[in-house]
Amino acid sequence: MVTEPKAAPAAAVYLEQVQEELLGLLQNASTFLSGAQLAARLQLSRTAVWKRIERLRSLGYQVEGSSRRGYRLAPGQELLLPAAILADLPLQRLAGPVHHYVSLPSTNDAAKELARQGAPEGTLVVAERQTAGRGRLGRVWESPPFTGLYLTLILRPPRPPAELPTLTLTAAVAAVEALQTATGVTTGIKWPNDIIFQGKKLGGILTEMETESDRMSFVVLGVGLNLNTPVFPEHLREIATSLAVTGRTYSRLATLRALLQALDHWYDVFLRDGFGDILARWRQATVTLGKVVCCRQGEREITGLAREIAPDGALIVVRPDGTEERVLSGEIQPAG
Ligand code: BT5
Repeated sequence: MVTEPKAAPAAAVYLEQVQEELLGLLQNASTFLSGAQLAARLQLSRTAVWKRIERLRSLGYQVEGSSRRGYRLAPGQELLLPAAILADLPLQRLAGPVHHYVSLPSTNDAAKELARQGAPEGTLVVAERQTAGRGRLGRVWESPPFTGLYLTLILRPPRPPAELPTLTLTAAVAAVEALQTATGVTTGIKWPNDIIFQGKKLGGILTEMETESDRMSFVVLGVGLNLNTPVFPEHLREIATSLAVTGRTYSRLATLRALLQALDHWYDVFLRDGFGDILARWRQATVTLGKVVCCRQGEREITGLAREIAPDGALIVVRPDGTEERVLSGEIQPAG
């Protein structure tokens, strides 16, 4: 297993090795660990331990302290420590390295930077929060700390750029599958890049690429999932949701691991057999087909029945007069 947390784009905050070890010790302890125990395990003075704990607290980690008993992680504080992310996962193509950050502007931007520097396929960038998380067309992706998953994988598919939309659909298939496996919750896919729960947006996918003559040089595949986000800013309340509405708390680590496994599997199918084989699974999971939708493509608006997905990922919309339109990208709303 390879972990690699030290590449530092602008405004990135990451854990020092010793902070990571300290959190690991607290995570694995079933009870409080005294300052003396931590000091001995980390070969630090007790003052140095205390300073590290203060620093972790200032980063948002909830470490409880009691002068009598020592330190422990607050119940419910779940960590995404790099060492645990890939541990024992049977991954074929997307097997790290992992770059873990406490805070980043955007995991897609950091991954792009790494990809330009030659980072291999399978490189994962994951952040506990984003300060400039992005959706498509420069839109904002709200990324509050420690509640959701914000990650980007670097892919290097030896494929023409025109296949990028089908890669986004493939990632959506992986995301609903992972949510089902890790949380037991069934979600749906809204074409092209939304993960939907109870009619609202639970997650989104942002695939971006750089090309080299007629093939993709690299793709950064970004996924944002609201797992335990308790509330959203006012302007998102009508459209955004998280699994917190079920009244339970879900493991971000388990969901991330399930997502990596699902992406590894479906990306392999994509490379070996193409999108055709994935389409059947996509159809089962979508909430878009069979609905009357209104698509906006720049200035144009197309209203009709969302009938099918073409092999290249385009949505086929049938107007009331029977004419068909292929929509390759854009935004769809229920019509009416
Ligand atoms: C998306 O864009 O849905 C793609 C979101 C991808 C986010 C991930 S997080 C990791 C990686 N790093 C990044 O910087 N981005 C990726 P789009 O279809 O354009 O939807 C954006 C719209 O969703 C916004 O304009 C809001 O209306 C809404 N939105 C913003 N934050 C949201 C949230 N946390 N949950 C649900 N909806 C949200």
